[in-house]
Amino acid sequence: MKSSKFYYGGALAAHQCEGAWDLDGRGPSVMDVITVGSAEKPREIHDHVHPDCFYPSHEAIDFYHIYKEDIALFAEMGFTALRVSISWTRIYPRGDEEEPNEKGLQFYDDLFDELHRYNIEPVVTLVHNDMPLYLSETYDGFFDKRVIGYYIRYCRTCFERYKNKVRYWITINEINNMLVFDYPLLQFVSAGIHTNTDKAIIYQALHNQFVASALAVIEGHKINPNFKIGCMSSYVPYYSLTSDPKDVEATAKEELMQHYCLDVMCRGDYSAAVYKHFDEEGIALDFSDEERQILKEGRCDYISFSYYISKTVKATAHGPEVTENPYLERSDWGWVIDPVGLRISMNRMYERYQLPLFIVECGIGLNEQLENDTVNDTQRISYLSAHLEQMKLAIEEDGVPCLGFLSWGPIDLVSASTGEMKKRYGYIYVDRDNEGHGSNKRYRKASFDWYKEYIRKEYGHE
Ligand code: BGP
Repeated sequence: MKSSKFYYGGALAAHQCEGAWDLDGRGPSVMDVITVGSAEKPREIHDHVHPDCFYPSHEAIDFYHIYKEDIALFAEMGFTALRVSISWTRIYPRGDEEEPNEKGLQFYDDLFDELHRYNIEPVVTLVHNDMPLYLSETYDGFFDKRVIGYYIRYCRTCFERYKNKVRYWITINEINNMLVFDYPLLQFVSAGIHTNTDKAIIYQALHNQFVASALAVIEGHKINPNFKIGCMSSYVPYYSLTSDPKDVEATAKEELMQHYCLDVMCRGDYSAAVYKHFDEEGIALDFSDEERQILKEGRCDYISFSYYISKTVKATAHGPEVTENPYLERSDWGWVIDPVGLRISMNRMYERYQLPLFIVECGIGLNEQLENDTVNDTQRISYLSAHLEQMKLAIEEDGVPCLGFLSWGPIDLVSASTGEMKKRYGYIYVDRDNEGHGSNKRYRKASFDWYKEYIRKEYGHE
């Protein structure tokens, strides 16, 4: 990708890196009442902050205070883009205030200025799993349509304030996480809903998020027609275990949910199969004609997505079942490693939507130790090399347009699923453990030099 228009960099989220959870007027978000867990022990949701409990988001890796040093390291690697998220509760601490918090706005002004100093393009997520706790408690989050209005007020404030500093926006992170019904934490962090057992509530809250996201696209374009406003989905390609048509059919059924959100955000309506599914399940969405119009008008400009794993499906007497893929290995945290799946994903998305793609998360979480002030993370280097190679094939051989590659967690940060620090993704090691002990000092890993060299060659700086 010799074009300077193709972005190379990394991606962060406020609650996983910033810390400073109660500084400068910031209010608590849903993430601030979630404990640390592990691969075996799920994170717990508390009803409020217990003074004697440890919550990883409260301090995270203290990016709030150390961001200038961290950005200097990203610039040293040659990043041309960095994905960050704005913490909604720094701007609107409760979520329903009339006026924003100036100190919060100023923080992001300074952050974006710092990025521009190095010609690093900010790619900004408006909500990355951290809606105000107050909106969750008072309204049951996005289940209540009034929260759409609060979200839009927040978006407008950001669009107006940063209209000359930010061009690439992402409305809501991994919006499709809501459809993972057996993992209540996801409904809480994605939409702030507590009453997550009822599918009708989940579908409704997700629908309200679609409307909110589409309105953000419409409002954003009014404020600056040059904005590029993307949706964000995690993408998992599904494979049939065998060529038995029953397995193939079962796989197609599983895939229906994969495109559920992208269909609405890219095409402006649910697919026929989803309407059928609603009928079968007895789901009656509160969905007005005005909202139908909004979804059509507020289609996104590009698709940003995270890619980590693929899934393999077989038919059983009880319906489709996800099963082991005999050809693929797993990471320390049991995530399937499948570089070719990235190429397949890019082709499937482009074929269906004909919109430019943006890879805004990809990476491997590893359990690593510092030795002689570095980490020899050869596994990360092989993982990323293989994924980058497949991405290039998708772009160059298959003709899929793609805006860039931003790897997840260029600096070690708090894991979203487990809250651990020891699930490390970075090119930069951070001296901090699962219980929040450590100096927070940063160290370059072997992958730091590898990525630096990779980017240098890509832009043709020999
Ligand atoms: C995505 C989230 C990120 C990030 C990543 C890795 O789902 O958008 O916030 O954390 O997954 O997941 P984890 O941190 O659980 O390893």
